[in-house]
Amino acid sequence: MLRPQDTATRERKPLTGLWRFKLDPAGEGRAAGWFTRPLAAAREMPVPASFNDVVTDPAVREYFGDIWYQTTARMPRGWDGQRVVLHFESATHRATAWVNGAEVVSHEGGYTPFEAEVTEHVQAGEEALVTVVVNNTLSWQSIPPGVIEDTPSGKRQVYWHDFFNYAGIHRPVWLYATGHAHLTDVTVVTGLDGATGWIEYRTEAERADGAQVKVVLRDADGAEVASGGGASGTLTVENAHRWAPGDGYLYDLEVQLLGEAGTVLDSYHQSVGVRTVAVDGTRFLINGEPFRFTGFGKHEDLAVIGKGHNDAFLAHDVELLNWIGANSFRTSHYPYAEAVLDYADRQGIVVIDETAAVGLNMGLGGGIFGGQGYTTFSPETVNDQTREVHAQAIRELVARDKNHPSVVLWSIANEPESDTEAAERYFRPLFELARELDPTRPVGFVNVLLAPYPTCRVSQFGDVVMLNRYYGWYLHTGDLEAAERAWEEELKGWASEGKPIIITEYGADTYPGLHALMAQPWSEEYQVAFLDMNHRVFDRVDAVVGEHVWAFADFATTSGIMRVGGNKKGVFTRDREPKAAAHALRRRWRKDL
Ligand code: BDP
Repeated sequence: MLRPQDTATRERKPLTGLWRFKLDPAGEGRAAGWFTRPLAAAREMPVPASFNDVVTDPAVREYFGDIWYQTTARMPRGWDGQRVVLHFESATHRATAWVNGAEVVSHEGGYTPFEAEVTEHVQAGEEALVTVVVNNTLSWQSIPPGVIEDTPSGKRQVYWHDFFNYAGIHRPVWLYATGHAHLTDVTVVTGLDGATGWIEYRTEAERADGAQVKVVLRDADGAEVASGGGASGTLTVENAHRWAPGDGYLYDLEVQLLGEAGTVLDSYHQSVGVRTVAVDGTRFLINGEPFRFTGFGKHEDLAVIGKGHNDAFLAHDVELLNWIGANSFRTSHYPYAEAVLDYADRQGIVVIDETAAVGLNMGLGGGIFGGQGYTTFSPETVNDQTREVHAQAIRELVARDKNHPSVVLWSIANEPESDTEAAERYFRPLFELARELDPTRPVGFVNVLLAPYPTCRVSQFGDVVMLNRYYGWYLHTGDLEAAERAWEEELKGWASEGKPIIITEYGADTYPGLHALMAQPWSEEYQVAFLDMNHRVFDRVDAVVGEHVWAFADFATTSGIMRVGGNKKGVFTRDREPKAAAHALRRRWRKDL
């Protein structure tokens, strides 16, 4: 699937703004044909945004089930005779859409795009009724999973990930037009041979019998540096300007579909960063040079708009990453908006790209340890069907993000159960799948504290070891000396595996403004001392090639005795003000100061 674009042959129209919105607790809307007419008694709701924090009613905030969104869009007059597509960048966690009463598409998974051709249901110059039913219920067969429990006060959605289950239409929705003969996919893989770069490209097209493909590569100044022909091929670039951390240099690959007499039937622009990624022993190499990750696990999480994408916060967050000396982040715990990856490409920020497979561990729940009363892997819980949904999530992540130079590593799950035979059986084929889909990038998963060295049975499949560890917080709370000893011992065990180790989470909840001379947990001083202790340990273990603090900013969670107005492990507050730890990290990471 290609991202909507405005090009010489393509035109798009955003459907962002206020949509009609209505909850459907009785689940009656489908049978009653709510998609055939304007939604009755609807309120208005912004798109893109989560609906949860826009409202004032707790019952709406916590609602799970069918949620209807609807808008009316006028087709541009110039789209007569064109192929018209309705495209969603995401709808959380699943959706079905109708255009002028006709069902056009259904999609499972809250963080990847989907689309449908709607040509036969619309008319240029006329209005079309676009209706979507989004469903935010989590089950054993959704990624992430959850369960509905009966309680004395009614049904309750339970889930095992430590962030609020924001839902709605979080990213832009588009209508776009192309010619009938059109490109459907472009893949680029890049390599280096000394100073020479090469770009292997593959294209796919539909209704394009007899059409030819022509490609032109231009540098950042617009000068043509290479060209070629054919549905696939390889271009070489002498003295290539490499994409590198801190230097987001991009070439533009224009792919044209040509008809008889050279008419341009379709044109698509793919940005290309020429770079390589490899794992060599305990080193993580970008362009053949050892790379050390500094940065954070993040969230898409903001006041009022929840997980709605916002360009101002994207630009500001990247300013803060540069200010603090972070060269990378992980899309914990789901694929982020595509605009985020485009921006990371342009800014030279390195990304660990994660699926939404979080909470597949019944030993954990919302940051709290302790059994949840379920078995993780069983025919009734996380089962073969869940694994198929998980596999599809990996396919859609790779399909969406394969061309981003910023993405250097796939993370196929966060903190699943990983010390059992059932876990090994569940994950082996998923690693095989990820490798088959993308042989060019390393693959890993994030290991949890409950499967410490040497008990993990899944890390054997990874090219890198990714560890979330909370020595000094959940373990040895307040006793950094004991934490330091235990942490170093475990880490040295992992180092003996001979793979690069990235610490994907280490962090301490910190209430901004709380100070303690004796560095007590929750104080700003303790967060600094906690990070210092971790850094001493990392600096003694050569195999550690990355440190991602948990978390970039404070974020919303479900409520509970372990959370004070959400998770407070942010180095920045939710509104992006620095805690003392931000200055301490800046001193460690900004080598130029
Ligand atoms: C880890 C999770 C992360 C949590 C964090 C915490 O990966 O999502 O928010 O711990 O407890 O278990 O703060």
